[in-house]
Amino acid sequence: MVIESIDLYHISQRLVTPFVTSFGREEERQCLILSLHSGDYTGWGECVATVAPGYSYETVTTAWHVLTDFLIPAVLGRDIGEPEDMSGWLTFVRGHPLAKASLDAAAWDMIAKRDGLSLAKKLAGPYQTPARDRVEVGVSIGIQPSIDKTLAIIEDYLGKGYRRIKLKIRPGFDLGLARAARQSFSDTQIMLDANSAYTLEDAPIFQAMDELDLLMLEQPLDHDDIFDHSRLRSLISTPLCLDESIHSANHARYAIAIGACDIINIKPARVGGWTEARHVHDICFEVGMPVWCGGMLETGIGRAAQLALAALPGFTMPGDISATERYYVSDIATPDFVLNPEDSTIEVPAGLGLGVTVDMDRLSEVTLRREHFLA
Ligand code: OSB
Ligand code: MG
Repeated sequence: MVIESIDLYHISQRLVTPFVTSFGREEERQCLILSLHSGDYTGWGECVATVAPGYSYETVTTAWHVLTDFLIPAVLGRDIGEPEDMSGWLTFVRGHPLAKASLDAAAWDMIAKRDGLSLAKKLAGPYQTPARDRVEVGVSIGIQPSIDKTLAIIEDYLGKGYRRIKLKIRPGFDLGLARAARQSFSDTQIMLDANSAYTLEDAPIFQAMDELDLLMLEQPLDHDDIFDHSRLRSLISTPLCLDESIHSANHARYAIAIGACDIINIKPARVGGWTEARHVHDICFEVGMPVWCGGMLETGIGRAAQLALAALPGFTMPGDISATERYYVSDIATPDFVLNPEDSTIEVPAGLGLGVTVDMDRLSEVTLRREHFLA
């Protein structure tokens, strides 16, 4: 399939509620949306870089630059046979996984459509069939003004049917919050995400959490560290999960080898796309390390692709893939994703490719900047 043209959109959508983490606050979510075109086929991808370089060094501005000046010119006019070809074409640019992942995702969507397959089926290739058609999910709750406010929000989400609650923490808003949450919700799966806000010297805070029976502690230490995480892991009993520190299948291998974590949060964008994400999954699956699919407040385009990945057999823990209504009042892709309150799951799209339809009017409404590239 010759990549004949590419459209790139910079969009901004208002979040239902502001999302606060240890690195910042988002009220409007900006991201890039990209479509690849070949004959009658279109593939969609989302670049989850944000306005500020908080979670990653990439931003919507750097991603626009790297895509338009380097990555898009390198793939336009090329003949792509299988989605795995794409990531190989992008290695000449060092880093910038979030920018690369948008092209990678669009290639997976387009080629799955060509093959008459859902993305879940296409990704599951080596396993013959996806392991599941519904994915267990949780909800990620940003930092709130108070513990009481957080407890009220947890109660609200439990009422909606979410069974796994992730709480963002930062120094000063951590142990007290975790204790109060456990005390109020004794049977709920509760986990914490620190987004790299701590150092090894804070180990006593996490040791004090040992008695709280938390599901896991996500990325407490530096965004590029695995060594101190391996030391912290030996000091605490809560399972340790890495997010920011795992940028490739090799990083997953290193982390496993030195015992830096018990669990890995696989965000396809963070590792440069779905081909590499599946590779991380395969490595973890082989050694029996559980993985789950992380989120970046995706639009329906990104969410459909998260669900397809999370259908692979090693994704045994609930993902950060919540219902559309948790993020946006109305979204650029239809239909909305809804939570089944009976079992805290969301259905894996079964239609061709991503299995969602992009609402072109809605996309135009939220577009700040757009560019068309012709081979
Ligand atoms: O660390 O997992 C994270 C959102 C933006 C940046 C980083 C993270 C998150 C989330 C949100 O936790 C998960 C979601 O998309 O629901
Ligand atoms: Mg995280």
